[in-house]
Amino acid sequence: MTEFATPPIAPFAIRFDAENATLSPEGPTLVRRMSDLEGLFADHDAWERAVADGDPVVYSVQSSPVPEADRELPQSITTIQPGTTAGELWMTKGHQHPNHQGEIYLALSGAGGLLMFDGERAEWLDMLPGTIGYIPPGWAHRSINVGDDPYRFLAVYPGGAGHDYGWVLEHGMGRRAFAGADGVDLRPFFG
Ligand code: S6P
Ligand code: ZN
Repeated sequence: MTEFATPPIAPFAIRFDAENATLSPEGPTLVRRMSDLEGLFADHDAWERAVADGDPVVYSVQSSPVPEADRELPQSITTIQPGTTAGELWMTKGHQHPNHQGEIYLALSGAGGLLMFDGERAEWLDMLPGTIGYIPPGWAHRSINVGDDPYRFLAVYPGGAGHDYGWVLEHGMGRRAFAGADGVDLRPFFG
């Protein structure tokens, strides 16, 4: 048997309820309201008004009980509500994995986009149910709801990957996603 410094958890089954997009047994659930997203939307005044006007839930992340620890492989389901702030589509904060580990997303329901940025190049993947989006090592990632219904996806990632949110605040994400007349309107991040 392999010896580990920190013993991994024991094998167990996780039930995925496709209709309700839940994992059980449940781990922690994180809820991000508009007030948690300071500095992310291009229009700061519009963001402030949205916070004052009910501070809506923008997204939530339900995790399974697999810990975020080295060598473990946690999963989570993110649900992003539909909406825009001064035309900018509602989105996750976005982060970089500090030690540049990869990750996969599986789109479950609704319509989304996966924006990735490596500091120079920006890439956009349309995420419709059944699409697996691959996030290679070193690409910061942000998810965006581009439709009228909640957008849900499953993430599977290395437990030791970590989440660097400061990287995105400093470097941006290469593009911003706005609601356009014919779908998503991707614009330069700065300016
Ligand atoms: C974790 C994975 C997702 C996100 C979630 C919320 O590596 O990428 O579970 O954490 O979609 O996004 P964010 O940017 O607020 O962590
Ligand atoms: Zn990630």
